[in-house]
Amino acid sequence: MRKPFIIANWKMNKNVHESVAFVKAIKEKLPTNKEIGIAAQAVSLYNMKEVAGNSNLQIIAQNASAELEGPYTGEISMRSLADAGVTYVMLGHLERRRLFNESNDAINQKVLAALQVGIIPIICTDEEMVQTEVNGKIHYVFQQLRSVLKGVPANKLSQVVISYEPSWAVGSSHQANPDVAEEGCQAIRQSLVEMYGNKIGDSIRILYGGSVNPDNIYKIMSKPNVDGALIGRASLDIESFLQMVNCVE
Ligand code: 3PY
Repeated sequence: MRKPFIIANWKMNKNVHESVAFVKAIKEKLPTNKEIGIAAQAVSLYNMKEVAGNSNLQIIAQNASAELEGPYTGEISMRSLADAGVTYVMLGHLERRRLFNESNDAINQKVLAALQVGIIPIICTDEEMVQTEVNGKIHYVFQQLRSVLKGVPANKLSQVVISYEPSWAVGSSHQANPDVAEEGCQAIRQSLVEMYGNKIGDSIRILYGGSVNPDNIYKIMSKPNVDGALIGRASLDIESFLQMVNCVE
C-alpha cells in the first residue's frame, strides 16, 4: 500500500518568518491519510520543524552536499539537516540539473549520503527515457534512474521516492495533463520493476510534478501509478495548498 505524498516545492520563495507563519497556519489542518511535506529554503528548515512539532508535516530540504562534513565552504551537510529535523531531501530537480549542471553521478553521491544519515531522498527525473522493443514488448529504461540509484542497498530502495517532472511542465503555466502524468509514472514503475523486480518496483512511490494546481490535482492523483504530487507555484498560497492536500480521500 503506497501512502499518497503531497509536497510543496517553494523553490527560492518565502523568508524564514513567512515560512514559519505558513506552517503555523496549516499544521492543525492537515489530513492524516497522506504524507504532507514542504520543501523550503535551508535557512528556514530548523524553525519550521520547531513549529511543526509532531504534526503531519514533513520538513524537506531542496538540496544538500554529498559530503557529510569538511572543508566545503558554502555547502549544506545532510548530517546537519538530519539534526535540524529534516526527514526528506529533494535531489536532482530539473532546475538543479539545468541551472547548476548537476549530473546523474553527483545526484547519485547525494542519494547515498542522504541514506547514510537516515534522510530519505526524493529523486526527481524528467522525460529523458530510452524506449526499446524486446520480443514485441516495449521496455522503458530511464538512464537517469539507473545512474542515480547506483549502489543504493536493496533494503533501502522501497523508501526512496521518485518524482516524474517533464521539463515542459516545470515552472511553466502549461496545463498538466493527467494522462501524460500517468504515462510517465507508469513507465518509471515499469522501469523500476525491470531493474529490481515486482516487490520493490510496486512499493516505490512515484510522484508527478509540473504545473499541478487546485484545478487539476484531483484527476492527476486519481491515476493508478501517481502516488502524489510535487507542487510549485500553487503551493505558495495557504488556501490553495490546503485545498490540494485535502483533494483526495
Ligand atoms: C513546478 O511545478 O514548477 C515544480 O518545479 C515542482 O517541483
